[in-house]
Amino acid sequence: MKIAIVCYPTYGGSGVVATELGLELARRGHEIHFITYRQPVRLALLNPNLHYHEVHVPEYPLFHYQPYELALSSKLVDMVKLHGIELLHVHYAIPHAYAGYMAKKMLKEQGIKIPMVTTLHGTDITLVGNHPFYKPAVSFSINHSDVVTSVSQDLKDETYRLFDIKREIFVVPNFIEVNKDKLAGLPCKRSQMAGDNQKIITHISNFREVKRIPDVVKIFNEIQKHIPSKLLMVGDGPEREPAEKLCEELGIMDKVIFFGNSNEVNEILCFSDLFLLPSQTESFGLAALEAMATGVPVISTNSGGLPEVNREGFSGYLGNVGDVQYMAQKAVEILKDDETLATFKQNALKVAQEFDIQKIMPMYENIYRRALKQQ
Ligand code: GMT
Repeated sequence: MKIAIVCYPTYGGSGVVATELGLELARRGHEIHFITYRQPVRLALLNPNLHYHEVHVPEYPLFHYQPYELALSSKLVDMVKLHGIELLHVHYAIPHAYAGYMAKKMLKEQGIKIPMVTTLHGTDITLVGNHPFYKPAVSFSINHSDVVTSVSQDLKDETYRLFDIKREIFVVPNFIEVNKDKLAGLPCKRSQMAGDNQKIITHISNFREVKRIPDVVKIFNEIQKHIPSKLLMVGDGPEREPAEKLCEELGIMDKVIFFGNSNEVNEILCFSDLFLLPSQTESFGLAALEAMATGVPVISTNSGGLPEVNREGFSGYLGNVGDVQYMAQKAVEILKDDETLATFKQNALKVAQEFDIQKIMPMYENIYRRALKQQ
């Protein structure tokens, strides 16, 4: 199949999922065209089946806001015609599903019928898309997609609850490449990060309010009172600076490293002992799955789709949003002796295997077949 993938090219989970999906589809022989405003961060283009087309938005002083949707939908029309693309797969409803719908309409006028698959990722439904300014356009785009998927059952339920959706939503969970050989080949430079007697606790996110970064710091503050440990903070966003200040106030700055954005997520996870994700909500929690696939247990909240990924008392523990004490106490339980930690590490890997890319990919291929058949 010839498929156009539209996504955000940044470090966010939706862009990562879209990129990894495209890479695997290309390996499986499909011709994949990424269409976005910058090369996606995880996109390595060395495969003849992979193509990247940049959307340029000409700056014009008359426009207070430059019209990206217009440029994207025009680019989609041009690329579909030029490359004979058969299907659009748009990740994140705003504005991708909207632009995709416009492209479909323009192409139809020119006698080209093309189906559009929309994948909902979470914040496009639970945080941003739900805003009254966007809601009608998001409902419209979802209802006019040919097939709609969501990354968890919880997100599917939320979408039906928050929007007036008249069509079926298929759950296709996020996935991960569980490759033990690849892990074994990673340079695990643990000694550079912490002493032999210290445990390494990691958090990775975009440091937005929804991630409850102060809770990450507070949970770690409690843990380090009982277990010699270091906290690695990976990522960047508005909550980073206040978090650095909080660490200073708590007198734990020497135990916390703020890395900023990093392309070495696997290298960092390979020497981590525990992953913290105390988010207000997560439609799925891809970062938690990435940790688990590297054999790192997870302490998370029980919000949104997180219970579909992290399993209480098996791959980690899940607390109520804001229950720092519970999450810290359970973290200490996991880290208190090597045997317990080793069991949780094995369990985390076991759960991650349920989401192996090879199991999830056929679900997307079936979705594409269904969308094409509907034309
Ligand atoms: O977590 C974020 O703020 C980024 C956001 C995104 O749109 O990239 O992540 C969402 O999509 C990910 C991939 O499907 C999910 O794993 C995240 O849970 C989801 N984030 C939220 O629901 C807050």
